[in-house]
Amino acid sequence: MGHTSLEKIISLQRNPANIRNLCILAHVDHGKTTLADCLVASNGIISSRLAGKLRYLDSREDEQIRGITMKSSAISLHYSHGNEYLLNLIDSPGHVDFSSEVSTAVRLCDGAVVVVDAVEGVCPQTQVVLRQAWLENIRPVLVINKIDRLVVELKLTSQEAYTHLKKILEQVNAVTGTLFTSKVLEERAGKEEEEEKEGEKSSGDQVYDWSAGLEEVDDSHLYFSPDQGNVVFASAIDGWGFSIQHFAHIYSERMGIKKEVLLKTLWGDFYLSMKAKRIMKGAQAKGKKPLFVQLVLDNIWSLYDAVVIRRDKEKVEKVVTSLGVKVMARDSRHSDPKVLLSAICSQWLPVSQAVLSMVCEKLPSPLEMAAERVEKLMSVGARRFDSLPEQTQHLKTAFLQCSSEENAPVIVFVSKMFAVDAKASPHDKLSVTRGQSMSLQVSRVKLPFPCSLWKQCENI
Ligand SMILES: Nc1nc2c(ncn2[C@@H]2O[C@H](COP(=O)(O)OP(=O)(O)OP(=O)(O)O)[C@@H](O)[C@H]2O)c(=O)[nH]1
Ligand SMILES: [Mg+2]
Repeated sequence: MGHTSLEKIISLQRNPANIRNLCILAHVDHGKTTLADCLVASNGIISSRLAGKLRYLDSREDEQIRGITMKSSAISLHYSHGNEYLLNLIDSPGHVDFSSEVSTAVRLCDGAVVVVDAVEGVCPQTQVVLRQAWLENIRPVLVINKIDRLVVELKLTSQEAYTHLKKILEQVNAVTGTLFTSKVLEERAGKEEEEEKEGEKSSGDQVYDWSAGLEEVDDSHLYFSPDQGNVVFASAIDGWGFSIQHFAHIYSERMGIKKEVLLKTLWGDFYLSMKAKRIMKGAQAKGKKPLFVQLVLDNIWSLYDAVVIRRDKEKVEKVVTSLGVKVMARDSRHSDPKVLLSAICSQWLPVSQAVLSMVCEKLPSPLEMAAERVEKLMSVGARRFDSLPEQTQHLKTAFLQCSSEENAPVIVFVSKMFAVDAKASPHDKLSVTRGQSMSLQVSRVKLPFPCSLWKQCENI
């Protein structure tokens, strides 16, 4: 896709239903900025050859030197997925020292892409960011990144990799499960306390049932599962990524199996019975290859084997022809096989397409923001929403409507303020008392907002 003009971005802002405000969250080094590079490259802002190498959103000199993100950075992207979408993306740091940058980023967004390294799995900051997303009530989707490491470094077979990926999903879902359980138990404890206060219960004959309330609430939508469309498997450095929707679409055409059936069976304990010409359950018990291994991972593994491990030119040519991708002569002649690999993969399974379509489909638009969250965002510190001046309280309706009408109020949400020495600040910055100046770091403009406005706020 070519570079999107400012006019286009401005016109996209007028349709809040097609806006997604999202941040990328993860433990340090799990590949957030590399993934962001691929997304930025899809808009033609950087070349796809440089994606992953440039780390475009690590725009500070110290970030480039240290190879680590220290400040959150924002960018607006355009994506066509049936409709046209405007994606306001924040890349956050993963190091614990910069965790305040994550809290401020989360507050500005309606959804998050949580990245997990396929080798490292769930790490301490992964748990922290999942908790932050939960507490801020923003919806997460998952990207399991660095799957290339399973092939090249750990040298797992496709079957072993499948078992490994299943474990990672279980780990992530265990964190969500814990958050959900504690919320239900907290709510129940609150209710009991109220009832006790009202004297409806005598404390003597109370039996404590720890699981009460848990069964009644449907929590299935909270978990990550490839068949729910909220998981992408990726290698950002090699430019590829996919959700099972992609393969369900391909194989439904090729094998004549209904897409809905494939969507339910491509992930899980299912296998293809050649005899019965049907998809059957019980792959593990019968010692069969699960569909995910047979139809998805085996293809990726054989590509890595041909291009990176054995460098088998003939096989590469066959694969390139069967995938219908075009490879430039300079890429196939390159001494580093990874160049050829990314040239093939980025056309076959472009990671930006997998992630951005998941974002458009699964993350909410600003219009879906719950009224309680608006009240929470509008209440500063311990101050309650109903104690705010009446006029301020009225802004809640405008906040929820995200109207871009001429007469609608513009609401700027200041997510972070910090004091800097007056000497270090130019004269035109906002000055406050005692030789200090105030900097607004990132702000949420709760109208469909342009990132240029974020930038303006940063420069105040
Ligand atoms: N093998 C492999 N390496 C990757 C992949 N994605 C990123 N990396 C490498 O992982 C390292 C960290 O990548 P970053 O994108 O800077 O990670 P980050 O999550 O943004 O790190 P912080 O912002 O500092 O927390 C770099 O050396 C990347 O080249 C991948 O898919 N596969
Ligand atoms: Mg980073």
